[in-house]
Amino acid sequence: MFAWDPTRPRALVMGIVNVTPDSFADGGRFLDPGAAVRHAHALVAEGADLLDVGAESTRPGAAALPAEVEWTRLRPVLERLLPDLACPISVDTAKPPVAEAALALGAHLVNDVTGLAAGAELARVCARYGAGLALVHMRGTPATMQADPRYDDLLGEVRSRLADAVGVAETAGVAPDAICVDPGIGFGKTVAHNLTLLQRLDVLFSLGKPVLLGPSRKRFIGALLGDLPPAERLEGTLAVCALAARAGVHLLRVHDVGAVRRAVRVAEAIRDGSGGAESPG
Ligand code: HH2
Repeated sequence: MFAWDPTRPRALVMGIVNVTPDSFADGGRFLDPGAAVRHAHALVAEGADLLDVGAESTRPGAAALPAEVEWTRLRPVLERLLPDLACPISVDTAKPPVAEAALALGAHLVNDVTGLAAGAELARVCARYGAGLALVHMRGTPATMQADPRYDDLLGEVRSRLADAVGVAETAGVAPDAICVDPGIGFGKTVAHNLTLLQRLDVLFSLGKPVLLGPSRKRFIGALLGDLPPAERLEGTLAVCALAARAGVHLLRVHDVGAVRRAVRVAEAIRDGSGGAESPG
């Protein structure tokens, strides 16, 4: 049975493995299974606490991928990683058949960027396998989500949609301590929406679940820095992750595992007033 450790004092770093030709930041680099497996091992060597393996880009404007194509990309990578890696492996999919096939191979959790938008089936699959489930807030679908996103009450809507999804997941039998929630940075959000969510993570903490955040190299960071491309968004990503860690976020889903780990450790030492106290500073 998968479960989050509620006593863990520091944020976990989830390394991204995109087995895709078209992801916004690293599309095409790890589509070859061998390249994806090598990348996964490199992320673990950099200190990833868990990995998130995905085969369908959810960048703004992306079209949906048939389940067979998604599974054809995922399968050889999962088959090689699962027996070898000690860390939990999450599968970034919203499709119940893909999730089921991955969990049957031994994957530990499912990362659903739609937050159960299609209903409870995905949660029932997770429940059958004793798997974890990450529930993400997305407004619309990747194809449409960035077309003029508007909210009457952003924080209230994100919180209540996630609360509903948690309710659906628990009713379907997913263990309460195996669920985490994610506000879905960039998923149907303007720059201002993303900043508000990052300022008010406390609204999500009040759901009583670990909070996962996926700001890595996202467009709002580029926009804040004069339209920088994804390859130049590392420092912005580190700033977001350090502040989120200081605020008490539980999990960070990132491309740059080693750099984020280092930034987060320092932010957490400042927050807690601990770490290396006796060495000359
Ligand atoms: N963002 C992306 C994908 N999956 N999962 C969670 N829980 N939270 C996120 O913010 C999130 C996510 C998009 O990033 P990436 O995988 O790098 O790009 P693409 O969707 O283009 O593959």
